[in-house]
Amino acid sequence: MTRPKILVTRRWPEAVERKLAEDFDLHLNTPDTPLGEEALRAAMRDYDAILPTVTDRLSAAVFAGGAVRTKILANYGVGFSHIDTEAARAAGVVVTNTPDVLSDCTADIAMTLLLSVARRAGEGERELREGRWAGWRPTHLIGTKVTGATLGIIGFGRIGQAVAQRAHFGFGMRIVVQNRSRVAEETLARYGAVQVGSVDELLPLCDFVSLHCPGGAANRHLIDARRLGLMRKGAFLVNTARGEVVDETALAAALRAGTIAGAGLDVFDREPHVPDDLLSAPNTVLLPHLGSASRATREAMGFRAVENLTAFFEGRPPRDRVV
Ligand code: 8YV
Repeated sequence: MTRPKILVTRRWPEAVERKLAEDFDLHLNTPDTPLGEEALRAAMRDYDAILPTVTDRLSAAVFAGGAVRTKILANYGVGFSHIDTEAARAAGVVVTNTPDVLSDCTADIAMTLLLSVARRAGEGERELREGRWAGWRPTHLIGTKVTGATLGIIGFGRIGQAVAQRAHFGFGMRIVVQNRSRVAEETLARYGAVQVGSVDELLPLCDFVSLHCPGGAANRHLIDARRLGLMRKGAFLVNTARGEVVDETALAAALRAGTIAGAGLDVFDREPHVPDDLLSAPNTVLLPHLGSASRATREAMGFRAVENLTAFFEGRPPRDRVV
């Protein structure tokens, strides 16, 4: 039997690429740069499977024009708002993702941002490296105490719960949750969490708000100027979900006006572009989409995608099918 012809759009950890080369007719996109719409359209006609990442915009145009050869998009990552799932469904293309394996590392980055922005670690590091540190003084770089504060978690799936575990057990934080469906009582009880009915209800209650909902059209600008106005004046926003969930212009304005105290962001609306008004906004810690970036996690994500691909081509249901 001929081996399925597959395209890996960005370079993956070596061990995973080796495994893919054993089992499939593997094609790597070199150099390791994002593919544009035209290249993705052509790939859909050339390959049995494509293994995309967040840098591949698989819009409706990529699926349009009929005669698609690709039968499965085995996405490298849990979030898949870069794939037009309606267009995939209409074209009969299966989509899978890689949940679970990146929850811990993404939650770690959310806590890194929360702690860094609350305790002004980014500002402090820049001051020290730039030779501006004039020595210890009682009033220098005074931040906000994290232990015992209230954390609002929007989206209480696997990553949201991993954040709750760290915040509740590690930092004695009180947890308030908003989720699109009702969370089981025993799950809430595990973290001493309370679920509220809406984002509007959650925001005024919290010292910190961390976003863990999906991206995509449904949640675009979920945090907009009006909702930023509902946050406490001394509160902080953390985003490790998707850039489009936050209106970046409104966020920069709120930071500048002091409506909220700070923001820690790992994701941006038009990555790798970061708007100037966010770069220059006060009290921000900005990271280049590092959520899942540990060796163990990136390998586990790759092997999870291999598992999905193998199941599909062996005629079994892939474990992580989302379309
Ligand atoms: C990935 C992520 O690195 O899994 C996700 O949704 O945001 C990141 O952890 C990225 O999506 C890779 O495609």
